[in-house]
Amino acid sequence: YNKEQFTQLAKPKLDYQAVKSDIADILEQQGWDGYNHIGPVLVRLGWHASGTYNKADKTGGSDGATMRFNKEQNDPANAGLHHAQKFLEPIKAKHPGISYADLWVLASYVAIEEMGGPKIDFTPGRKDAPSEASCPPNGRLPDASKGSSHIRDVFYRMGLNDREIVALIGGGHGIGKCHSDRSGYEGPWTNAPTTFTNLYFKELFDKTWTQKKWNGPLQYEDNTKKLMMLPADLEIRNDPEFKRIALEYKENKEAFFKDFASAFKKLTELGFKQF
Ligand code: CCH
Repeated sequence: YNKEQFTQLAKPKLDYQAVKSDIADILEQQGWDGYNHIGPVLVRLGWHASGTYNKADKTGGSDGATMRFNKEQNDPANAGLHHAQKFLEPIKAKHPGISYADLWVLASYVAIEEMGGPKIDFTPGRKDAPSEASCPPNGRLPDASKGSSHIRDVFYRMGLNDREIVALIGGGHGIGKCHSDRSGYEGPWTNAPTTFTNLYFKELFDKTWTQKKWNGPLQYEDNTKKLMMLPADLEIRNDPEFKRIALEYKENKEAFFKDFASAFKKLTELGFKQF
């Protein structure tokens, strides 16, 4: 055998289809977030595990699953994501051959697909880092109170471009909600937080967003006071280049789904080299 064949033989075969269907089975969780669905928080786990990547020195990223360790878990940006990790423990127990790093990314793909989003082909092979020493520095994830130059700094550092930024934020914030006990912000972006759609772009442009009067951090609300936008979200409407792309996604759901799928795959594979 050559090295590659030997590696293949030595690896216990993992039935990824079985893992996927077991993940799909746990997405509905009674009482979770008022809509009984953990899809959004699993997508956020996949994104935050990946979004620490730094193209310049190839540190961070989904390979390693370093958010298991306290240092990264305690980054304020990751508040609440221990819930997502815990929900996946029974899957890891049933399929011990999958790494946490692969499981988190696969779970985010399954969540997106099960919520009606695009199917993303999964490439396995991430490994779990042995210790906290592999954690990237805290503070690499975007700050919701900041503007377009900060957003670009963070995503360009990963190696992503403006189209990828708009597709990713629009997809990510088309599902789920903010939690005042996690980020300080409160509320969902759309009225369909467990369905993957291009509704985020429709809400962003078709609604009037006014400053919410409350004791929390600056955020915006629509006239029903039920929906919200972060300061960073409004940059997608206010920055001319982000706006041009966002308007395209508002009108063309197919283009949005296609671009989101490839941007999310790229994001979740940053720094991950298969061999
Ligand atoms: Fe996000 N996001 N995100 N986000 N995000 C929050 C929640 C979600 C920013 C800030 C926040 C992406 C980009 C950005 C999701 C997916 C993506 C929250 C509230 C803040 C704050 C957290 C809480 O309180 O629970 C900022 C800033 C940026 C970019 O500048 C990208 C990219 C994605 C994925 C593609 C998802 C999903 C949620 C909801 C989580 C949940 O628990 O419902």
